[in-house]
Amino acid sequence: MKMATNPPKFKVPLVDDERLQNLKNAFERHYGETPLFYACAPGRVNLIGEHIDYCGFSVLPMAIEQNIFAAVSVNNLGTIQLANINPLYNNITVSCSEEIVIDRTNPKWYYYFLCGVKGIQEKFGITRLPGMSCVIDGNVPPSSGLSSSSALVCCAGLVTMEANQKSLSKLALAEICAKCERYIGTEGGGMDQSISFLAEKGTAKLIEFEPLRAIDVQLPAGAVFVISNCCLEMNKAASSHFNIRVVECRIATKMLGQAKGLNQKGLLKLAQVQTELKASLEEMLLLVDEVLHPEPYSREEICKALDITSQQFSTELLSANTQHVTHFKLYQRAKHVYGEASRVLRFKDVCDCEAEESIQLLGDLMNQSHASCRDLYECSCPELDQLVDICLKSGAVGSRLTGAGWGGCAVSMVPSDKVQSFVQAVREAYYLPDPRRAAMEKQSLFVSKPGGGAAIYVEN
Ligand code: ADP
Ligand code: NG1
Repeated sequence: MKMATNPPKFKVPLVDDERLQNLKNAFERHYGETPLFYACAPGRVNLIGEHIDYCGFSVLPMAIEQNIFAAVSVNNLGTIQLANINPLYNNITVSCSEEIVIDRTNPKWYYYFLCGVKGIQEKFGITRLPGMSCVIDGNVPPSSGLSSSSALVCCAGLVTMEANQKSLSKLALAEICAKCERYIGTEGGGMDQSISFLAEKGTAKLIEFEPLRAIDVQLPAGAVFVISNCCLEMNKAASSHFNIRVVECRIATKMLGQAKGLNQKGLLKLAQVQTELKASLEEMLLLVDEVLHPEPYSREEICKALDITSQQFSTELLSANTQHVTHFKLYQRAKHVYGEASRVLRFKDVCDCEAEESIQLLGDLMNQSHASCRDLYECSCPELDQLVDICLKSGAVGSRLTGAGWGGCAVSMVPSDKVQSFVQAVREAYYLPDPRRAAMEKQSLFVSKPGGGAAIYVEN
């Protein structure tokens, strides 16, 4: 086995923790043996920079405390056995002698795990995987914009690397997991997998792509970030909302490129247009005004402008689950992306300069981000808008949807001395009046501090 020159610091001593003990007990009950090792990968909250990672722009997330844990042993059965602490997720056994097939039309939980396995298998060209027995325990609220799916994929990638006695850097793992999660059908960027591996306790990160890089961002003292879930789930892989936005950005890229006479080959992301034109983000916003119109574009209009056939349009620009879409809002999506990319850079600058008015400036940027997600990107929903509104009225300086949207969570920045009254006011206004929300309140409304990245736990 070739060792990395700088072995990644994944391995940490096993801690005496109730959740791990429960996981160990469940593993022993299920498989009649002790786990060989444990792996975990965190979810994340994105502070600003929504729906721009897959356009090539930097984003600003931090890892959260909630994560996906796996207890693992290597078996001689020639199968990958997966069990889950949560009875909602069925046990499954997959043969190692057959090719791993991910069914995009039916995104069951274990396909996310198998995405991670497949990513590592392909990276090392492993023809026959060793058998593995795993029990999974996750506490990231699913389909709520906190990246439970990527935490599961990253955990599976890490488990497979360790079970195969391979070594990879965190950067390499992040890139592999970003790519292999797309087997599920969602054409996401790399934000979630990058922060899951590259996070460090106590700091948020500016994640840059191509090349992938994570830069520390010190959040202002004097404010905390509070996550609140609107209690509406949105499963990305089981719907086409997400990929429609990806496709609209891809088409907008082509249209802007065409208007400016750029070479269309390999031109797929809005950030590439900016790089090619050597323009500022403000200039890109003006270019969108100049080239694109606010009325939705039909397929015919796009094919004519790009001089492509309807067949090329379907195979080269659309994804499998967006073939039915007839109209595309290119102007609004491109406006959001370039505007949001600029807000991310301003957010980082404000954090870096530690000015007295930092908290207000950051709050303003978060509020602008939410308005843009709601009005231009149309990825909010009435419940999220209501929740954001309540958060602002309850003392938040800034509040916005986080993650993919169409449900899920909001993140609010709240002055530290107002946290208690803020939480109480949001409870009373959003959760308590509705019995379903009230029952979910404990895991739906919480303060979040920047957590650490994925890790492997071994016995001392
Ligand atoms: P998110 O925004 O949380 O990433 P997705 O809809 O993309 O939301 O993915 C959620 C899916 O991830 C769930 O439907 C389930 O298949 C899988 N998942 C999340 N948490 C767990 C868990 N604890 N155990 C098994 N599967 C999980
Ligand atoms: P969530 O909210 O975790 O489903 C998704 C994408 C991100 C990013 C955000 C929107 C995946 C795995 N994740 O995250 O890459 O595009 O939406 O900013 O597709």
